[in-house]
Amino acid sequence: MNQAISSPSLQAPKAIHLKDYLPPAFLVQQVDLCFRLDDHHTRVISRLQLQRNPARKEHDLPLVLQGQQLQLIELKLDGRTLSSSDYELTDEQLTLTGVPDSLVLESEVEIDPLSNTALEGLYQSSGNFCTQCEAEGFRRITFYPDRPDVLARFTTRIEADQSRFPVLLSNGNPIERGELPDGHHFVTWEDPFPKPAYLFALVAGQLHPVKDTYTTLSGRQVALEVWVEKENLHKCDHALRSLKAAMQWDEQTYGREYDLDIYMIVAVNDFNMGAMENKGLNIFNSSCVLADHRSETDMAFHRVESVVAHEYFHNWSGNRVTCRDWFQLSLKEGFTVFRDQQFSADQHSPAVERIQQVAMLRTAQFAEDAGPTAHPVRPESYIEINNFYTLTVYEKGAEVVRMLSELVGRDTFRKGSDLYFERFDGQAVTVEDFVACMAEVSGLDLSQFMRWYSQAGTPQLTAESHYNPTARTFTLTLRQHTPATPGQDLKEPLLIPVKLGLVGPSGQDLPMEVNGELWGQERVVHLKEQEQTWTFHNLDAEPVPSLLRGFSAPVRLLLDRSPEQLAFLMTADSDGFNRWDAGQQLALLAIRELINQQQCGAAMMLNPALIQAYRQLLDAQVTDPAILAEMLQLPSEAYIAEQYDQVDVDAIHLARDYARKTLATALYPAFLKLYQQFAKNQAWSAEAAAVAGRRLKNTCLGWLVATESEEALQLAQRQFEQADNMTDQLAALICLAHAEDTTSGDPALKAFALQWAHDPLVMDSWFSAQVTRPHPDALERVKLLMAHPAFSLKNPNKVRALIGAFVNQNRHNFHRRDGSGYALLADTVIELNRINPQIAARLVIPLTRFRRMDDYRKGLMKNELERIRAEKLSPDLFEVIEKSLA
Ligand code: 0A1
Ligand code: ZN
Repeated sequence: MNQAISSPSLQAPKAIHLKDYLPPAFLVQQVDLCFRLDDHHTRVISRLQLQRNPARKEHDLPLVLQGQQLQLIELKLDGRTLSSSDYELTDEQLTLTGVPDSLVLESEVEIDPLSNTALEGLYQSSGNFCTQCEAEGFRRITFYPDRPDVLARFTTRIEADQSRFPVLLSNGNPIERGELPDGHHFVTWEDPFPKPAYLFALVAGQLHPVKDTYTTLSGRQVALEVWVEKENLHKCDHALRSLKAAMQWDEQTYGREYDLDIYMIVAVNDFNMGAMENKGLNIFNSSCVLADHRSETDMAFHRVESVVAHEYFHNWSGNRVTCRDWFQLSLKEGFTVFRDQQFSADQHSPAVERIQQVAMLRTAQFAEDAGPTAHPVRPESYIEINNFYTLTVYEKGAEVVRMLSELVGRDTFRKGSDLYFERFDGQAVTVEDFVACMAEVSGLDLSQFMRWYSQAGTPQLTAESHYNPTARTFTLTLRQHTPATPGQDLKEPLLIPVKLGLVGPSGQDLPMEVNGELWGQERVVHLKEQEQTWTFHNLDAEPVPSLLRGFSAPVRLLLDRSPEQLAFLMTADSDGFNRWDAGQQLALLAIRELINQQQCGAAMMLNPALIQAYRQLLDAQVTDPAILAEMLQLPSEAYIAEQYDQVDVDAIHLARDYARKTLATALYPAFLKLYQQFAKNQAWSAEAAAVAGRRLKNTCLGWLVATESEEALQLAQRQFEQADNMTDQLAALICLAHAEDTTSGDPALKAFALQWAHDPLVMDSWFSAQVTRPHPDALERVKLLMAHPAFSLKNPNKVRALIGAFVNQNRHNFHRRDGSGYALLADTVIELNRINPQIAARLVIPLTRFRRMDDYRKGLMKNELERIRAEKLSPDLFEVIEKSLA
């Protein structure tokens, strides 16, 4: 018929507002899809059984279906072929007016998967077909009411060339398969559970399964299958083990069982995010499913475990109970991240897990909250929903659920989640529905708590205390203030749960007594007002307060503490997280002093309190190597930068580097001893103790090499050559590649590339190792490596490993005063805008954070943003650039 493939809309796109939400005019009972797969000319034939939504029956509303980049071949209403005068078709949607209350709409469209570099909808990755439909990718497959509150039953018939595409997968269970003429074949899948279109999935290609089974609590057998390319078959065991652990954990912890007879995971090399929870057919970025100890690090193993669990947990929190609209994204993501964090804490060390989560939150999410794209956990408007898969929606969203669970208590939280899953099974709901369940089971009034969902920005929590020796009282005043964020000038006080204890001079938690009430040794106080004071009685000596234990709320804690108090808490606090944090704050204090010294032109002198505290850590008997490894991490440059309104990137880099070298030199023998202690028992093992040992050993190696001593470089070289696992090999490689003297680094990089050229995931680490080099040649290396045959702008993992690693993890080189880092990023983003808008809009973020930079750099950064703005931008990039220049 008449339609040419249209390009995406390039005019100023419109914002969508939560307040404008209306239920859909039509519901879909049944969808029957047939795909005739072809590289450039795939045909999608769809049959929709539609019915007016009783909730909106009063109006004679038109039927509106979304569709993008679809070539319409044929359209039939109740069996009658329509002509172009019967409907209205734009680049974005198909509208039919005057249709009956109940109808069957059949369409045939043609799409071009091989030209799809945006990786949304149906596309190809390494010659295989796959899909990504969240959030709005299904409209690139066929005309459909593409919104999460339309749930339908799907059948999917896939037809393809049998030799090129022997494996044909979709959601649910296979119900029919057979041969077709010309070497083609077909498989039909049926998904019994009604689902929104964003959970649809299709995979076709040359893939191989690793199979297992799981017996559910009620005794049902579930087939588990991980589908990968042949060369990756040896990398699937860990994902399968993680999946079974997650299935069991969800039964025990949330009473949730799996509901289909088959659970499939497919690994693909080209994927915009980590993974996707499509019903019964998860599609994963290969980096989040493949793991073998020779080629993947312990950190990668951990990521695989947590992403596999995350996607599995979505089967209830997201799929069985889904989101009414995309503003509610955190309903499924915040809750599911919280669930995967609980799972990880139960599998490993809860304190270490918490430390790592908070370290990330306090740098990356706090920076988002303070930047031009700050938004609430539940945003009120968006131009491109893909821009809202953020740390705020995911990680801060998880913190909000964590606070709820702390407020109502673990058991009551479980009752609330049972109620939520039971009441809303098969429905598309809102954040209010979730919180209402928690309020109902706990009897708490959570209305003030809802502000956590609507207010953007990181609250500041200021604490002041005073000890009165005569009255033997200790008063603690907590004050809250949330700074203005774009579009939200006024903030109301939040309900902030602050877990606290008072540590006495001997290092013991003191019993707390407030207004004659005995509180025990730990308590969660509820800060509801702007300011509140608590007076503790019967204290013989001044205690040191331990506040925000376990990071009980996602806030910035402002509290003046002396190096002595911090050093004391580092060993005395009964809360593992706060012991670690005391160390971080002590290091921060010392590094800030160094920054001040530089800024006043004075020579740098590291506070001996930090050296002393480190010495104490190193001299003590190692009881928990995993925690010790965390205690021995200096705060990152990104976290240090977070403490300043005006960021001096060079001073931060020099100060941190000076602190690192000074500590390393002063404590060299202790680091060496510890390194040697944990470098014994070489053979690799997956045991937690072995993982912790490697982390501690490699942390020590990093410290040793910071001195650039010949001996340390030789240790790294030896470890690099002898390692039987990627954790040790890569750690040594990074040490060598980041050393000032490149005589051992460059040959090691060459040897590594030779050894691993066949493995794209390992080559990603090789790219990152080079471009995170602290030396001034890092930017030149990025440019050189962009021409490397293993690099491609079309592959998101490569973009993240090379350009992403440089702009996010090599701050002082990205911010070079000659502006070449900014220009490089802008050039790349302009090119990516045409290839993959989602990735372009994510990658550009560091350039939008110019407000805290000095005027000179601010000017350079804005110029680059203006240069990007002059292009024809995708809605994704348009939204980010406009918000940052507003
Ligand atoms: N829901 C997935 C993440 C995801 C989101 C969007 C995507 O494409 C735009 C892909 C995946 C999760 O939370 O794991
Ligand atoms: Zn998720």
